[in-house]
Amino acid sequence: MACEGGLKLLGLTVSPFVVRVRMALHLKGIGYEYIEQDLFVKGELLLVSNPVHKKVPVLIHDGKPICESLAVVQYVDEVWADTGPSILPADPYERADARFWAAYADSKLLPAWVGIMWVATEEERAEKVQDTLTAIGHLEEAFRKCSNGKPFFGGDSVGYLDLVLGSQLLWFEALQKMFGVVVIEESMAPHLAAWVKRFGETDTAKEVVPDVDTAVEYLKKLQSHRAGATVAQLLS
Ligand SMILES: N[C@@H](CCC(=O)N[C@@H](CS)C(=O)NCC(=O)O)C(=O)O
Repeated sequence: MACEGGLKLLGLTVSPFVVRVRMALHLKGIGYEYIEQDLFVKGELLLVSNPVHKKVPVLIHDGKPICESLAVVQYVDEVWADTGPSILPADPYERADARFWAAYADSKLLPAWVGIMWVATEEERAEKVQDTLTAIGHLEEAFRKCSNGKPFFGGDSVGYLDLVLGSQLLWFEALQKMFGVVVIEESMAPHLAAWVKRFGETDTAKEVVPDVDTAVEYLKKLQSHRAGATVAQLLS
């Protein structure tokens, strides 16, 4: 693996946004210094590197921060265009389409499944499950169109949308484990269900994606932190 001097990634192991950046760097074979962040007590480097959102991931290349995971993955693809496989499609129409679906996966699918974890009632949870499944239905169609009969969204190999959706799979497993919700069900999304298995078997997924229990533990920590914050607000 080519090790880039001056390349740092501020991250959180279980964050889907961080996972996709790490997968992009792994695909390209780029080495970097990984710096795990404590998001309960944010460090100075994160605050100065992403003063607007104060979120991870932040890639710092030769001292310059790049924020927002989709922008970071595209940056990695462009800067290391001659290293490793291309992540975004070469064809402008296919690139635009991949960007459209990536934005959809982050703006519609992701908030729906995150909602499953945080709603207060079972009725609200059922609504969020429905929203999640509706988004998965659209992505099943997107897979059929983008993959064109090939194994991945990116065709013969993992591409941009594979990373964007693939980075969320860890949390689908966690949802099943914690709430019994099956996000990608074979009878409803057969192409995606087969893709999930293929994606999980790639070196990139094996190397980067943490164990589901790490996500479950993190969610429990977040839940108790939020409960504590609520009590603290009530007491103040
Ligand atoms: N749209 C951003 C989302 C990043 C994001 O939400 N990161 C979370 C971790 S999963 C974070 O840093 N949260 C800290 C906070 O909200 O204060 C991206 O794609 O990079």
